[in-house]
Amino acid sequence: MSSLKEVLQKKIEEHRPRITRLLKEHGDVKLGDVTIAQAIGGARGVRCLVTDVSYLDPYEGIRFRGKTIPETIEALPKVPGSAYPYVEGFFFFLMTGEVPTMEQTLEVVEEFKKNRELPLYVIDLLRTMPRDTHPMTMFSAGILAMQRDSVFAKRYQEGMSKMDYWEPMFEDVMSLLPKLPTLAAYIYRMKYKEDVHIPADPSLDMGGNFAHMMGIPAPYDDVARMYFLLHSDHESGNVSAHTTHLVASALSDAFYALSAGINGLAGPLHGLANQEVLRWTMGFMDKLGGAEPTEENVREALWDTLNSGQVIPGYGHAVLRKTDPRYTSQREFCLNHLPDYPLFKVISMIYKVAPDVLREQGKAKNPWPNVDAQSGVIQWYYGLTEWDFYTVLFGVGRAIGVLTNITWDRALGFPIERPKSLTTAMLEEAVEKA
Ligand code: CMX
Repeated sequence: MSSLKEVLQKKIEEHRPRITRLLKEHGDVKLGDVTIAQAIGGARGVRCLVTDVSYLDPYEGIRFRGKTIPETIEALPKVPGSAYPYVEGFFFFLMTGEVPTMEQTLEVVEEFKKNRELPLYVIDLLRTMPRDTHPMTMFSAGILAMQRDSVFAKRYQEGMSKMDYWEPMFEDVMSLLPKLPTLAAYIYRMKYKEDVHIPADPSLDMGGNFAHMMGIPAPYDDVARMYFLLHSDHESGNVSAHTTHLVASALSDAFYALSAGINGLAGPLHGLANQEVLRWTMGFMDKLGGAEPTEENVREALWDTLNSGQVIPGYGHAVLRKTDPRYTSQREFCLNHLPDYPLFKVISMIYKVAPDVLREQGKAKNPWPNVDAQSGVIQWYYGLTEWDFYTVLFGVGRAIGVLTNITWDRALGFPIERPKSLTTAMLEEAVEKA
């Protein structure tokens, strides 16, 4: 058994009695009430999901397994010559809550390498799709197509005890996750690089090999490692994580569940916002017609967007109430690598102006930037200017978190998800009785 699986099994065995005890002895303890505003308003703030993989504090931002972003980067084994950790070691950490040794990390690196290659039928499928299909549609379809290889689905058909569900789920995750950078790079090169592909380099880790297959030189390998880590997990209530969890709760396998989660990520209020930020910014620059942007014309353009009933992409959040630390982390990367890049200066100018504009408008509960406001400029700087591909990068990263979560969902025996709905008349009746 691999070191990762062994540690995971131990953690699962330690964790199971905690859930059993909570359910059996304290199942009636209240975590909160649900208001009409929450029932109508997208269940905002309703505490009804459980995960230990990450926790999102409105003011502090995300913690992965109890660690902030800088603490996580600091703690994990680094790729030689790189400031960023192995994605594989990060995956070990998310899955088990334990910081892996270099040896344990390299074991995952080797295991992932074995599972990188895409089945030929996925390539055939992608090639039958019209080339102008959105890359997120291709990404989701590629994942879904691989469902035929699900070990979980096969073992379920053969008959399997509930206690064993996590094992084939974990096996599917170990098979699916390493294929995602390959799938993403294939879509990218097929759509935007004259269909000329670059074979994997067997000497490289997941982040390094992704940069290699994309055809973008260093330090893009570090960009990839940073992106995948930052976008991995944001607790369980966001659309992509919740969808993946919900679909998997019906005992749909990892392929069905992730493909569904990726479809949610493709919405402009969620992951697609990173492409929207670039689209908005480039539209703004085009209108300037080569003139130097000023704070005043940024402000005007933001108001134009709001006055036309549209959202300012990359700003606001359902949970966060301050600048997203994932934004800050990428901003620091920009300050180190591209401080004088004109596009970065525009993005920084928007950061200076947009919160006041949103506050003045008075609608958004959080006027601060989220992860998507700062991610596109880095891609653009390294030559990845096809912004409709940006959400695929988010998707590869997000898979690390959500696939970890559904492995744990099966390990802890979480049931099929099924909240209760009420009619409008029932809400009105509740008001009368209140
Ligand atoms: N621009 C304009 N209006 C905004 C806004 C923004 N950036 N953020 C929120 N608002 C508006 C909402 O549309 C809502 O308007 P209505 O009352 O007319 O419906 C009002 O402010 C209150 O919304 P909220 O409670 O502050 O925010 P929600 O929890 O409903 O929505 C989010 C959160 C992220 C969807 C929203 O802030 C938004 O649309 N942001 C822009 C899109 C974006 O950047 N999404 C990416 C989020 C991160 C990610 O998942 O990748």
